[in-house]
Parts: sequence; structure tokens; C-alpha cells
Amino acid sequence: TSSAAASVRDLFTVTSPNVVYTDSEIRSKYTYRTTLVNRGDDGKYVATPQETVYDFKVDRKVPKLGVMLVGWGGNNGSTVTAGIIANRRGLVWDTREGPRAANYYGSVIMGSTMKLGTDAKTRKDVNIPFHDVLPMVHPNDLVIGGWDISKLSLAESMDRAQVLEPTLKAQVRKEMAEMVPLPSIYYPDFIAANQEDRADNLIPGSKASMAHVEQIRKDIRDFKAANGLDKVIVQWTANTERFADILEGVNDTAENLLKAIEAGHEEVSPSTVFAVSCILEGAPFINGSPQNTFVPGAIDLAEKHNAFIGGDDFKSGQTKMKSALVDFLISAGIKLTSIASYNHLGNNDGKNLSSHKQFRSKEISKSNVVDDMVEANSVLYKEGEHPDHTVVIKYMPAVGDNKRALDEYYAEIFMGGHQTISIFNVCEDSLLASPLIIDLVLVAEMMTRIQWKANGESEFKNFHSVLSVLSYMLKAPLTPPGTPVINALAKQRGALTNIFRACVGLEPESDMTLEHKLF
Ligand code: NAI
Ligand code: DG6
Repeated sequence: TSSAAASVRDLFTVTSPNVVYTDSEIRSKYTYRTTLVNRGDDGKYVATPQETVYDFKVDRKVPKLGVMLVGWGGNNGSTVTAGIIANRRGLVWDTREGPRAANYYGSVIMGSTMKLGTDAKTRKDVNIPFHDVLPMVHPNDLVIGGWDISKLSLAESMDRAQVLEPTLKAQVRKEMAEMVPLPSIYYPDFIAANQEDRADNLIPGSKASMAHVEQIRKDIRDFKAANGLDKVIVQWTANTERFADILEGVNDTAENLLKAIEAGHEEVSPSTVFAVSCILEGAPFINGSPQNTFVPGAIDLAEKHNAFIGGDDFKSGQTKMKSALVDFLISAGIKLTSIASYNHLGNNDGKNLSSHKQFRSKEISKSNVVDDMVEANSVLYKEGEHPDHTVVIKYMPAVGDNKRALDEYYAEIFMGGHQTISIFNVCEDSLLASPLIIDLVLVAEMMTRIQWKANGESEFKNFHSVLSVLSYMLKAPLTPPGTPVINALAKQRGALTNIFRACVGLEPESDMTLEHKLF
């Protein structure tokens, strides 16, 4: 019943005829309002408000969740693992600037808030942690595992990464020394040749095979059983691969892709084999690197199996700034005319990206991130017109994981004037990426527990297999085939926030604040 409603975990409940709480579910009836536009022969638009009534159903049981990282022994993998252990144990460590305590800064779910409404007495905003809007998994409860082509334990990987303070490492070392990545698949042609010397933990075979798919599926099942998990989410945080060629009859449909794996076709990448394995195993799979893991056949397969996938490429530092700044400039009516983005970094990611084909994958994902904002402004840009945009990445071992990102934004302002904005951004890469890895897991898991139906249909169904709601965390968001890509950071956050709100029957966040203007 609606009053049995609130569980001890709930920070708030919604009291509305459109929201019902049971012990196992939250159900909401939500009117989604959009505007349909028709263009007449006279070139004028006719805008018609539309309404769709959706029913949402949220499963309130928070599962015991496992996350398996592909590339677990890398900088991101070892950093996020140490970070979660440190948070779970509430660790404090000494630094030359004084003591530091574990936190989840940089995680939109764990570190940001959302306006719930206006206080009935004070009329001030009431903001609550994002994590408390829906019944979500807490990252401290995640069970972590994964694969790596390098056999170092997580303690050794953490040393190799050179990211964390020695005083913190000392406190997590014992636990991490017992964590050893499972052997993985390695098809040398897909990552840089300079990675070969760390490939000492391999499942036999150097091209795609069904045996590889079966082994990965078994690894997921074994991990689930060994840890008594309800669910497992898999995330690729391994090296950036080169793009796979999209070939008719090979990776264009689900059926062809499975046949190509069986035949050991050389255009099937390790990341696609992982994606296929997860889809077949029903484990959501997220790609944190830029390559085209999700070839059309993989998306087709995910749709056919009702499996969840998301990608591509964590949006951590330079690109996150870009997707906020360009949104600001263009929506301020300023005509951005060029962006020059330089990066130099000295970690293993930088080493891998010093190889041209792998750099090219990253160049593509870093370059397309302003397209939607430009296209949306027909006042500033003619059809097909686009700011110049260049991306340079150089390997500079000395700076390690502290990537330097230098950006110059050049824009045309009022009456032929110019504005030049220069940014020097030291992106502590793995410390920025780790909270995104956590957010992607938490949101993807949450999406597996939300179902919907429209206009009074009888059956509830899942969201589309391609989880575009993860876009905020990703540079090159994968969207359901034929649907638009949104890169603007504020819109991405809006989608995430408002979908969560709709599930508990709350209206989208509105900044109209009429209650403070009309009285
Ligand atoms: P890393 O090079 O330190 O770690 C990658 C790990 O993947 C290595 O331990 C390597 O041995 C392993 N690996 C390579 N191929 C594998 C395979 N087939 N199976 C299993 N393991 C494999 O790199 P880092 O810094 O951790 O980044 C990981 C990925 O995330 C890179 O592709 C990077 O481009 C991407 N990324 C990183 C961001 C950041 O801010 N750190 C942001 C955006 C993307
Ligand atoms: C060069 O930029 C190395 C890359 O792997 C990036 O560090 C990573 O993709 C993060 O990129 P961004 O643009 O989100 O800072």
C-alpha cells in the first residue's frame, strides 16, 4: 500500500495520487510533455504540445552487485579499486598537506545533489544527494574483479600506476595483493605494439573464437557464484584499440558477427568479444575506451537479447570542460570558430596512444563532441558550417598520470571582435576517471531495475538496450540506432536527473522559480 511505503533507507517519499510505494516497488504515473513541430509550405513552424502518459516501475531491492573490469590492472582499474576499499574502510592517510580522508569527489551520483523542492516553511531549496533519489547500490558494497593481460596483482599494479600516495597504498596493500586479474584475450593487432611486454596473462589464442566467448562467460558466472552476487556489470577500461573495419557479412548483423567470431575473423576485436560474451550472459557491458566495440552486429545482438550496453570513452577532463564550455559559448550567442586541444601525458594510456591507429580512435571520440551544439544554432552557423577543431596527443613519460590538457578556444564576438580563451588543465587522469567508472556501474545497474509502459499498455518493458542515459560520463555517447547524440553536458545531466525524478513522480527540474517571482 502507499502508506506502508517508506523503507528505512528512503530519505524522502512522494505523496501524490500518481505515486504508489509497495514493499518491493515504486510505481509512478508520469505525464511526459513534448512539442511536435511541423513546417508548413510557407516555411513557418507550427508547434503542438504533446502528452504521453508513462507508467514507471522501480524495483526497490538493491542487489548485491559485482563489477568486473577488463583492464583491471591498469591505472584506472587499480585506482578505482583502491578508492573503493579506502572508502569502505573509512581510511585517512597522511600527505605533505596534512591528513586526507577517502571520498567520492567527482562522482555525480555520490558527490552531487538534486533539488527535491522548496521547503514548506522557509521557502528555501531542499537539496538531497543524487544517490538518495532512487534506491541505488552504494559503491562501498561493490565486489570488484576482472581481467588483465598483465598478471601483476592489484597491489603491484597500483605501484606501477604511480597515482596514489604511499601512505594510502600501505593501508590497502594487503587486500590488493590478494586480488589478481583473470587471464584475458589478446589480439596483438588491436593495441599498440609497445604493449606486448606486459601481455603475460593470456587465455590461449590470438584471434576471436567461441572458446574465448565461452571462457569469458564462465568467468562471469564463476565470479557471481563465488561472491554470492545477484548481478554483475562488466566495464572495459583496458587499452584503447584501433577501430575495427565495418564489413558486410562480418560484423554488420548479430548473426554475421557470431559467425565471424566462430570463424576467427581478424576484424573482431577483443572488446567486441567481451561485449558479445556479456550480452549472451545477460551482464550489462560498458565501454570506457573510444574504439568501435559496438559494431552494428553487437548492437543488433544486444537488442535481440534485451541486454544492456553503454559507451564510449570516459569523459573525464579536457572533454568534460569542452562539453560545458562550448555549450556555454554557443548558447550565449558567441560564435566559436576554432578549438585547438593539446594533450601530453606519461602513463601507459599515453604510451599506447603514441601508436597512430590507437591515437586515431581517441582523436575521433575527442573531436565529435561539439557537433550537436553547433548544429542546434542556425543563427551562428550556416548548414554544414563547423568550427575548426584539432586534437593532438603526445606521450611524455615524465608527467605520468598527470595529463596536461591545453585548450585554446577562439570565438567571434560582437561587431567583428574576438575572444580567446586558453585553458591549462592538469587532469589527474585516473583520479578523474575512477568516479566515472563508479557512476557508470551505479546508473547502469539502476536502469536494469526500471521498467515502463506507455498510454495504459498492459506489459511493462525495459529501457532500450543502448543506455544513452549514461552519456554524461562518456565522450562519444552511444545512442539507440537512429536517435540523436547529445554531447552538451547540462543536457546530459538534465536527462539523467529528470528520468530519475520521473520514476518517483516528480516533475523535471525547473529553474523558473515562479514561487519567488510571482507573489
Ligand atoms: P592503462 O594502460 O593503465 O590500463 C589498461 C589496462 O588494460 C592495462 O593494464 C593492460 O594490461 C590492460 N589490457 C589491455 N588489453 C587488454 C585486454 N584485451 N584484456 C584485458 N586487459 C587488457 O590505461 P588507463 O589509464 O587505466 O586507461 C584505460 C582506458 O581508459 C584507456 O583506453 C583510456 O584511453 C581510457 N580512458 C581513460 C581516461 C582517463 O581519464 N584515465 C578517460 C577516458 C578514457
Ligand atoms: C589523452 O587525452 C589521453 C586520453 O586517454 C585522455 O586522457 C582521456 O581520454 C580523457 O580525456 P578527456 O578529454 O576526457 O580529458
